[in-house]
Amino acid sequence: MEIVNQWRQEKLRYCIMTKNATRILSGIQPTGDLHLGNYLGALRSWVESQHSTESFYCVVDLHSLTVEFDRDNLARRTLDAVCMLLAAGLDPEHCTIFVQSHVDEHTSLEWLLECVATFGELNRMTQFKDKGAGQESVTVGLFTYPVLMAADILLYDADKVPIGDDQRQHLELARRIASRFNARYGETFTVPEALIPPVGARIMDLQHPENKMSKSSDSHLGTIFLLDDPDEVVNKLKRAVTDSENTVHYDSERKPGVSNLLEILSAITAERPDVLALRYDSYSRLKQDVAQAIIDTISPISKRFRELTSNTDYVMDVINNGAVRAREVAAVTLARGREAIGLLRP
Ligand code: AQP
Repeated sequence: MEIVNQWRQEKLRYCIMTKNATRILSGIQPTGDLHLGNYLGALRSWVESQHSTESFYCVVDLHSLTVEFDRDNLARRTLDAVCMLLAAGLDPEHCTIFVQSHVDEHTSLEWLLECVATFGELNRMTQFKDKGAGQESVTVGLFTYPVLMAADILLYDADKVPIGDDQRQHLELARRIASRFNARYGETFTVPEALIPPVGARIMDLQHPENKMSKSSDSHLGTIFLLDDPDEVVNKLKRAVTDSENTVHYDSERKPGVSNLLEILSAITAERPDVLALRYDSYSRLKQDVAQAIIDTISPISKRFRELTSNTDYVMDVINNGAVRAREVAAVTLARGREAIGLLRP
C-alpha cells in the first residue's frame, strides 16, 4: 500500500499546486492514411490542448494488429502517422509523442484490467460488432481492444481524453473499469472524461453519409485524406452524394449528405451549420466552398508532412525521447496498479 499512499499524497499536492492543470492522453491507429475526420474530430483539438495541458499522444500500433494488416508496411505506416501528428501541429517541446509498442507497460496493465472487465461488457461494444461483422473469424485482440485502450488512458492518469464520437463507448468502458478497480482495490486510477468536439466529432463518408469517414473504408472517393491534392479534393466534393432536392438545409436525418458537407464547413469556419445553410441556393456552390475550405486546411499539413518524411532521424528522436518520458509515467502507474491488486513486489 506504500506506493498507493505516496501517489495519493502526490496527486493531492499536484492538484493544489496546479489548480486546474489537466493531463491529456489520446491515440491514433496506423491503419491507413489519416483523413479529415481524424483531423477535425481529434487531431485539431490535440494541437490546441498541448499548450494548456500536460499532453501525451501516441500512435497505437498494437491496436492496428486487431484487424488485417500489412506486416511489410506496418513500421512505415507508424512512422508516417507520427509525421502526420507533427505536420498537423503537435510540438514535442509541448507534448509527449510516442509509439504504443515502445512502452511495454500498456500490455502489462491491460492484463490487470482484463481481470476486472467482464465478457458481457466487451460483448456489447458496437465497434467490435461492426468490425467483426461478416468475418469468418475475429481475433481475441479485436474483442479485448477496448481494455488495451483503457490501459493506454489509465497509465497516464489522464483527466481528459480528446476523441471523436465513435470512441465514446470505449471511453465509457474505460471509466467503468477504472471505477470498478478503485472500488475493489482502493483509489488507484484517475477516472477519465471524454473531450468530444461540439462539431466535427463524426464526419461522415462522402459517398455513404450513413457511415463515418474511415481510413479503412472501401470507397476512397468517400474519404478526404490529409494528403489528397487539391484536384482530388475538388473531384471528391463534386461527386459527394447529396439528394435530388437541390435546396440547402441542415437536417442530418432527412438530408445526411448535404448536412455532412455543412458540418465539415462548420467545423472549419466555426460558424453554425444551419446558419451556413442560409447562404447557399445550390449544391454546387456549397460543394465549391467546402472543397476550398478543406484545401486551405490540409495543404499546409501535407506540405509539412513531406518535409518531415525526408527527415526521419528527427522523427525517430522525437519518438525515442517520447518513449522515455512516457515510460517514466507509465512505470509508476503500473507499479501502483500491481501493488493495489496485491501482487508480490519483485
Ligand atoms: N469520421 C470521423 N469523424 C470524427 N472523428 C473521427 N475519428 C475517426 N474517424 C472519425 C477520430 O480519430 C481519432 C483516431 O482514430 P483511430 O485511429 O483510433 O481510428 P478509428 O476511430 O477506428 O477510425 P478510423 O480513422 O476510421 O480508422 P479505422 O478505419 O482503422 O477504423 C479517434 O479519436 C477517432 O474518434
